[in-house]
Amino acid sequence: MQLCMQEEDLHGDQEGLTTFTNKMLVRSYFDASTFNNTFQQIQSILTNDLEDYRRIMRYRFVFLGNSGVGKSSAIKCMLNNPPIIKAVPEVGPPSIHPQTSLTTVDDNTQSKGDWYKAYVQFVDVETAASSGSQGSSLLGSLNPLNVFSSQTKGVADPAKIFAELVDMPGDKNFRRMLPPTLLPSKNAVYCILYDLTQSFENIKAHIEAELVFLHANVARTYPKTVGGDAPRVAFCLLGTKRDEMREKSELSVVSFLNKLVTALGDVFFRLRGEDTAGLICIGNFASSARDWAVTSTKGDRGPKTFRDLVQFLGIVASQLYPNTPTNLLPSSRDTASHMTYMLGDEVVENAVEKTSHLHPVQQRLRKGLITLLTGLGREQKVRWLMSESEMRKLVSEHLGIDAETQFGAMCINYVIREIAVRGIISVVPNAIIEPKYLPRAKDDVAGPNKHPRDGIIILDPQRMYLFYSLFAAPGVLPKGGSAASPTKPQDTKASHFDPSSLARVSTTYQRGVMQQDVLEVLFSKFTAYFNKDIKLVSEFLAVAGLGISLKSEATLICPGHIQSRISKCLTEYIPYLVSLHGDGLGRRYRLNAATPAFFARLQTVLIPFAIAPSREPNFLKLMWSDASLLVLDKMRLKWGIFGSRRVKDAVMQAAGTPVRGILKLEGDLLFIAITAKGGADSSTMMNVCRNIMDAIHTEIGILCSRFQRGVKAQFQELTITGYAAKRQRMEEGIETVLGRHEVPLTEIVAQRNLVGSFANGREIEEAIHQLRPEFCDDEE
Ligand SMILES: Nc1nc2c(ncn2[C@@H]2O[C@H](COP(=O)(O)OP(=O)(O)OP(=O)(O)O)[C@@H](O)[C@H]2O)c(=O)[nH]1
Ligand SMILES: [Mg+2]
Repeated sequence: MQLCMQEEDLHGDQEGLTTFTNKMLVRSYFDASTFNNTFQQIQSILTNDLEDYRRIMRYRFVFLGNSGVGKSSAIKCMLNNPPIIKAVPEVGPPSIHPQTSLTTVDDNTQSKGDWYKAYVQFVDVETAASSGSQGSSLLGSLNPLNVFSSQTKGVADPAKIFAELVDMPGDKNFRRMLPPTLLPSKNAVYCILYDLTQSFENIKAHIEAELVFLHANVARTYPKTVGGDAPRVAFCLLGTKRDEMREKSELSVVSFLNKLVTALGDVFFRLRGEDTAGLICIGNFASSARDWAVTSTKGDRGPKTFRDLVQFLGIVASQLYPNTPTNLLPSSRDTASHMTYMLGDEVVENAVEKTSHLHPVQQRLRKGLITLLTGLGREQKVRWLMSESEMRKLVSEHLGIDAETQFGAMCINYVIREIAVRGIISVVPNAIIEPKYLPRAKDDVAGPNKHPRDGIIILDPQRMYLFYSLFAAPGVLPKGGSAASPTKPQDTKASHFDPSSLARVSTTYQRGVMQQDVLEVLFSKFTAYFNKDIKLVSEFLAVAGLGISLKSEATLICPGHIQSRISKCLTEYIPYLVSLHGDGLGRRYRLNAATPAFFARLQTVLIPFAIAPSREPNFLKLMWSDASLLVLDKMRLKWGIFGSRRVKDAVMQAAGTPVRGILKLEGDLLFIAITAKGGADSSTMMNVCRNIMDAIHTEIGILCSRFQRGVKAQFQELTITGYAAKRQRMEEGIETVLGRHEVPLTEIVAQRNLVGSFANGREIEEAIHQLRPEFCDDEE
């Protein structure tokens, strides 16, 4: 602080503000006018610090909803005052990139208990000093810093609550790519928008999908043993375009809102389960961007304008997620606030806000947290990445804790996690802040718990959103090389790529395969951050869970990008061939919250068996967004650097018995069927399959517990037997299955010949490679 530097020779600076001011007061030769001047500086520094702190700990309102529901319009209404002649605010074309805007609302609900939310009140120093008993007590002198806005004297600034409005693109691909770690689970209110002019059933289905998405991505619970809690994930429902509804009277709108909530009860309670934590609904509104008006079921007591709504959300958020330093530390027994640590107990009237009873170490931690956060805020302005080890060092320095001790390691981890779940930073891979990796004390370094690599701390999650939206862009990029596209990115600042140059690059992008040249164009502006090292970018994408890296191949495989869906024909034909192939196992998993991202992630884990990291047309043909042909064969191990070790080990153990299968997602159901090649005795086939199935099962479990915490899976199993008998009727069988899908007879004959007697073990892939493309995909 500039102030302290100035006074250093007189008072020294190390003791902190309270001692410092105390010392000043006992010096008789101290010049009162200097003191008063200094005081104003103290005031302004504190105000700035407090504001910085609040800004960093801002609440986030994340807008979700299909393209065109009016997210961008609603945000415009929230940020501006209504125009004189009310009209729908002008918005650009569909948003491609997420955009954020910062706003503040006044917290006028504050009581003495929440005094830390109040602004430092600017009262003239002269008057305050003359009214008090001249310099007798520190408290008297500090009166100008009166923060009790509920007191009647003076005009107190109400507290400001900072809120960031995050406008998410409605694009489905973006959602599919977005890693759950990017979405905050604390300090966030998810606003689910829906179009009131649509049918009730559509609206219901849409909101359900959003709730599933939220639940799968955001619900993170940590056991109490590691100091965790189950965050409440707040969401509100906001119907748009009320002005275009057929029945738009207040009464019918309100009854519509109530009806909706009743209808959603089912899915809501299914997702929430037994927990009292998890999803909570904090509001249910209808709105019209044309009238700039909001309607709620609370009638006059609820928000009536968009500004009111922001105000309402801000206040609810601030009550739901307290932001005092204590809330970011493992033990939360005291309630002291930011200001107490900055000013000292003397100015605090409310006993629960005092800190002096705390152990000095605890006090130190809390004070350190404030400097850590404001420090992070400064870092965010100059760079957007730092290494995990640097972050850990930073925390340990600010908080004064020894990272080598168990408690220290736990504490550092806890703090980083709390900062991350509030969306202040994000971390990749997210495992680095998982309690599982605790403790990371010194004697553990060589042990198996040590994470194999240093993680990355992203200081600017906003830029990460951009990054992912770039990556997810194929759906909105011009197809067929036309440069003049109606879907130009609407904001040049956000536009980090140039669609026309991407269109010039030959690409298999749409099929989840990205070549180096495409990556270069796509990330031309981003590579600057990585010293133009494209390999590093791809490595980064791999760490971020987006695909597998470019090591031997010049391609990046990213299942999240795969667009085409498996055809109806193959959905029948592959399982049929698999059942001819040998005996084995089938499972049907029921997922409580199945998201496409979950499936893409499972495909990534199962590389190279589900998807071969290769650009050969034969392999490209077998890439679908909702299904995978599983080739659990030793020959796939040539891509041995990718995918799950566990599954690879199981395949290794199967030795010479090739295993084939299919993986398919249908709604909430995930089907897996695998069979070992017939010929061996039945128990060998079963053992091989069970082994591999167990490995896949473990991977599904890990995905549920780590990647998408809200997802739970239950399965039913059945055995697949009698392949020999089925083979005898194979000729007719193939004809029946393929004939149903209008595959011509010549092709059916060719298929029969290819499959033959399953002698070489690769018949299934080869048969499907040979099938004409129109029978393989159903384009979306
Ligand atoms: N009449 C009426 N039109 C609205 C309202 N809200 C939005 N619109 C119109 O709906 C269209 C889509 O609105 P946007 O705000 O761009 O939708 P969005 O949700 O941001 O869409 P994406 O960016 O594609 O995700 C625009 O033409 C808006 O003018 C409303 O309350 N009433
Ligand atoms: Mg938009």
